[in-house]
Amino acid sequence: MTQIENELQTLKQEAQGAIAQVTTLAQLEQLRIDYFGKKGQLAQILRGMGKLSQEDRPRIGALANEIKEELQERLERSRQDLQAAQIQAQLEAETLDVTMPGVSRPLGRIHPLNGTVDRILDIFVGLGYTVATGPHVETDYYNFEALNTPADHPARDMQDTFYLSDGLLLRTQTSSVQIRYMETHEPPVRIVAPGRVYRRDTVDATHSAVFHQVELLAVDKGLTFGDLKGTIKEFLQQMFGEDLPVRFRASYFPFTEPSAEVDVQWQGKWLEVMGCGMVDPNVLKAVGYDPEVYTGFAAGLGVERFAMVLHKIDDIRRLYNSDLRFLRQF
Ligand code: 2NL
Repeated sequence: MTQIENELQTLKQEAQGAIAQVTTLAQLEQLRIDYFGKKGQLAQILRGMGKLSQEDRPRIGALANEIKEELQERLERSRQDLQAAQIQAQLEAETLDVTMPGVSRPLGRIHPLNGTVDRILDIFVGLGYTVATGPHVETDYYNFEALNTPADHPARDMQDTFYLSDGLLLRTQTSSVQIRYMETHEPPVRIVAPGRVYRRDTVDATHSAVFHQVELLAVDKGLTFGDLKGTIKEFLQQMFGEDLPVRFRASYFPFTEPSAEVDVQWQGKWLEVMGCGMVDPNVLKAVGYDPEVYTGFAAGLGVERFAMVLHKIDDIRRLYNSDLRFLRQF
């Protein structure tokens, strides 16, 4: 045997052993390069073929081919095995176990203030009212003038209203929404206007500079104070879930005449829960309605007050400071 034949046999042995030990496709590719690449071991051995005699050359050439084919076949088989194993491993790793317990996610909930607004609106929608909303930044006209609130009225004092530049202000009540609605709609009107309102109040357990109001307004031919009382009694009965004693006390608002405060007797105590009245003829005139033809009633309530009474909340600030220990109770 020539030396070259020896080298070929050794290469075959070594390569077979190496292929058998490979565990990854990357290792296999490295082996292929080491043995069969341009600068691989086989190429190096075959470079010595030039020195062979004419009689040795065909035999050794045939041997080299045979070894090369044999090894390449093994490489290919190993490649297929490894690939199959890789796919199998991947399939096992990606198996979805449908019997595993799910990942529980914390549920969100409705804030007690929004829950109270929702309940109030549901009741009025049930009575045939439409929900109306509008801008929080208002002009003096929509917040005061159209509401028969004269320039020297205490409600216009700098202490009560947040004034912005250019004669604008933050609305102090949602009546401005109702003025805008009446300007663009003819009677009959039946609307509820929920939303944030702003007042320069000192914050304490029952006062907040930003709070929420719902106002209602009905304008039609022939509406009376009796309609107002009936509507408010029905609302309060649905809100508190029982027929509680309700009383109307004479009061004053610039935009209603006559005006009243509404109290309900709840757990032995009289609670003041809203203000109301017959829409002042000057307000009807301001929006182009003829007060000789139409009358209206209106009322306004603070949502925080209802939320606090219904949920026995002792401090209005709990409704704003997002303490989860508090909010999780609703
Ligand atoms: C309260 C109670 C009230 C109104 C709001 C109103 C709206 C229009 C016309 C007439 Cl467009 N009135 N709203 C009426 C009575 C009471 O709110 O305690 N406010 C200070």
